[in-house]
Amino acid sequence: MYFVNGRWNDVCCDIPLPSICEYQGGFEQLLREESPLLTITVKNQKKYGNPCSKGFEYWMGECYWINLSEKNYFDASNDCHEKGGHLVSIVSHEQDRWLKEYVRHYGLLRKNLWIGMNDISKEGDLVWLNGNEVNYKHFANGQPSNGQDENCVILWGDANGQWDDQPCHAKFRSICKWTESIGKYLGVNLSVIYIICIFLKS
Ligand SMILES: [Ca+2]
Ligand SMILES: [Ca+2]
Repeated sequence: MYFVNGRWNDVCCDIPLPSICEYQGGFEQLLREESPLLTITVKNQKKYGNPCSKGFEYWMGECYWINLSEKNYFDASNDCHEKGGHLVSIVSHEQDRWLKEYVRHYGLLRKNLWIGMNDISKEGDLVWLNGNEVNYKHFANGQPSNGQDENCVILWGDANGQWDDQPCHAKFRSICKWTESIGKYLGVNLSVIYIICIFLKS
């Protein structure tokens, strides 16, 4: 199966390729087991390579970067744009869980980090900067409070990474996310497969 589009192809059986196994017990059980998703990701990256540029983490087709410079929401957002992405959107429990492990891995779980949600345009109307639908939220108890004109959202260190709205001019670290153009990476791999096939059949 081509990673880039999910379509199938018959190729030589003796070509070394990554494979997909079915995990009985379901994803929820996998999450409850000892190995955190980060370990699985890192293990897979060691085995199959990381299509993101050096220094960026890869998960489920997207690259992640923690910006350690403490900046206001807008400057942090600009830093992400320079990398071709946005402040991170979090759209599922699984991604939220992985992101927490990612942040913990860098010793930042107790720090505040900007994410891509805000209600700048209209109070209470929360949106993601990258246009993702807001179908998942994980605010701490009592949040969002809009306490002091708070229109931008963080992973709140004091709440173990649950979310909190803060004034956008506050300065925190931040997390960016973008979809890496992996066509080139896969193109090389597929070319190698094609050449090996031709060689074996000749
Ligand atoms: Ca607000
Ligand atoms: Ca708040």
